[in-house]
Amino acid sequence: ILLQEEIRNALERNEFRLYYQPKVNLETGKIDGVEALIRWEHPEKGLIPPIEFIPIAEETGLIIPMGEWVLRTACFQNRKWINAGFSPMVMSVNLSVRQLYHPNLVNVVREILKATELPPEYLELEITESMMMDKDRALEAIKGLRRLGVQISLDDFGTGYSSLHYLRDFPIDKIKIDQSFIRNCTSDFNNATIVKMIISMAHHLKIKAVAEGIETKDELIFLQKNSCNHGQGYFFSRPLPPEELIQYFHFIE
Ligand code: G
Ligand code: G
Ligand code: MN
Ligand code: NA
Repeated sequence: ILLQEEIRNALERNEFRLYYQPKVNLETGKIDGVEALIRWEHPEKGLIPPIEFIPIAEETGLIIPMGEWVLRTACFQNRKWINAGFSPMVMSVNLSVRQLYHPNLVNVVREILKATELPPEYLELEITESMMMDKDRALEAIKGLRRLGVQISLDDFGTGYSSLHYLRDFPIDKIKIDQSFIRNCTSDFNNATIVKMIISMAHHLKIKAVAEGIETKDELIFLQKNSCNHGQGYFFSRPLPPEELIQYFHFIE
């Protein structure tokens, strides 16, 4: 069992790593963003995926220092890439519900943007519908983040509850269509219909549509045909450590 103490020690010992998965602009075909995804490089157990420790970190409150480490590391990485001469990319970071409701979140993000000299539009925060159950608190946090100039993306769209009233009432920049809808969207009539409907709705609301979990060329062609703005998935690349991703930038540019 992974205990609270182990996670705390891992934070102190710097055993967490960020992997990055590219996001492709489907109009230009170029990488214009990456999503940061945390992994635990355990000295004995090897690479541990986030589903095995994020829920514990969330329950125990350790997600607050962990989440701050993720934000800081991701923003510093983005600054390093800009300094290395790559065309600037949007860095996406997943927030957890406890982070979103933490009264100091906006201050922490502001301080990190300042320390990394990262223009706020190059940071995007991914939240899910299930995190917005306490509507007033979620709205306050999201408005505070938008005032800083960072972008907000609605992750796993379509899998939560009452998506439409969140879209109506929350200032959202992007919708990420959940990968369960992208899967077989070329052969499954229901998925195809739902994906087209979400893209169309997003555009009418002046929101960008992002497809996650693209695994085949056919899925990519379908999404391009239906004017989806951005795409992410194993077809382009799995999440990679930064030193491997850099080669990929060279390859794509
Ligand atoms: O990385 P994977 O590819 O296994 O991600 C699994 C889940 O863990 C996803 O739901 C993802 O949003 C979540 N996750 C990955 N990294 C982070 C992180 O830094 N913070 C939070 N809160 N969730 C993360
Ligand atoms: O919940 P969230 O969207 O933040 O997490 C994305 C998750 O999906 C991560 O675990 C990531 O590794 C995974 N992922 C990214 N691209 C693909 C893909 O093309 N196929 C599958 N099966 N998973 C993917
Ligand atoms: Mn995400
Ligand atoms: Na998702």
